[in-house]
Amino acid sequence: NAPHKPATVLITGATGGFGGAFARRFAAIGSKLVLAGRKADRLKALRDELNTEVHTIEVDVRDRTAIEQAFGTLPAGFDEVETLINNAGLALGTDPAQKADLDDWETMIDTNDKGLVFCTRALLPGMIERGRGHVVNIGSTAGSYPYPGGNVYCASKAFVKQFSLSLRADLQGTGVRVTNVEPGMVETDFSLVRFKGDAEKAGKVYADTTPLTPDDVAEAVFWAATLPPHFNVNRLEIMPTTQAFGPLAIHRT
Ligand code: NDP
Ligand code: 8X3
Repeated sequence: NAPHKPATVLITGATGGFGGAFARRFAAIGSKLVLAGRKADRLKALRDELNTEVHTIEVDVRDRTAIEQAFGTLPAGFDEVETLINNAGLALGTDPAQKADLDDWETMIDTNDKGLVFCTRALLPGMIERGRGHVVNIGSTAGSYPYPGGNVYCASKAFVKQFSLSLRADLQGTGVRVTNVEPGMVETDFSLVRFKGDAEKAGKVYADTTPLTPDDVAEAVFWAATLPPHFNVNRLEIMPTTQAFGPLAIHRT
C-alpha cells in the first residue's frame, strides 16, 4: 500500500528541532509546505534547503490577529492545507509552583495552548469544507505524567491532549482527523530554552543516555499523517528506550 501523501502541510515552530525534521520528512515525498516561525533567517535557510514548494510565514502564534490574517490569506497553491502540525511550543523553568515566574507560566499557556487553538481554529473551516484534513498536535509525555517543576508545562500539554480528543468528538463525520503525538525526551534546543540559555544545565538533561532525535519524532508524525484517510491515530506516545516511569513520591516524616 502506497502511503497517503498529504498535498499541503503547514508546520508551526518550523524554525526549531522538531519543525525542521517534520519539514524534511514531508518534503521527501513532495508535499507542499507552509512553514511558520518567528525567525526569518531560519525559515529562509530551511526553504532554500528543501526540494519542494515552500511558503514561509513569519509569525508569533500568540498573536491571534496575525495568525487569522496569515492563515486566512494563504497564497494560491498553498491555501488548501491538508495537514496542520501544531508544533510551536516551549517549556520555561523547572522551579516549583510556589517559586515559578508567573510571566513564564503565561508565556507557556499563551504559546502551547492559546497559540495552538488559534492556529487550529483558523484552518478548521477550510478542512471541513473540503471534507478532508488532519490536525496533528505535538503534545508530550508531560501531559500524562507530572514531574516536580513541570507544573504549568505539564498542564499545558495535558490541555493539548484533552483538546485533541475533544476535537475528535466534534469533528466526527467531517473527514478531518486529529492526532496527539506525545514524545518523551528528545534532544533539541528545548532544554536550552527551558533553562534560558544555560547550555551546561541543558546538556545534563541528555548526558549519558540515548534520547530520541527529531527525526524519530518526524517518523511517528509522518506515519500517522500518511495513513489512509479512514484511519485515525488518536494518541501516539513515544519515548526513548532509556526512559521509563518512576514510583509515586512519598513524603515521610
Ligand atoms: P525547539 O526549541 O527546537 O523548537 C521550538 C519551536 O517552537 C521553535 O521553532 C520556536 O520558535 C517555536 N516557538 C516557540 N514559541 C513560539 C511563538 N510564540 N510563536 C511561534 N513559534 C514559537 O524545541 P522542540 O523542537 O523540541 O519543540 C517542539 C515542540 O515539541 C514543542 O511544542 C515542545 O513542547 C514539544 N516537545 C518537545 C520535547 C523534547 O524533549 N524536545 C518532547 C515532547 C514535546 P523560535 O525559534 O522563534 O523560538
Ligand atoms: C518535553 C518532555 O519530559 O521534558 O515535553 O517534559 S519533558
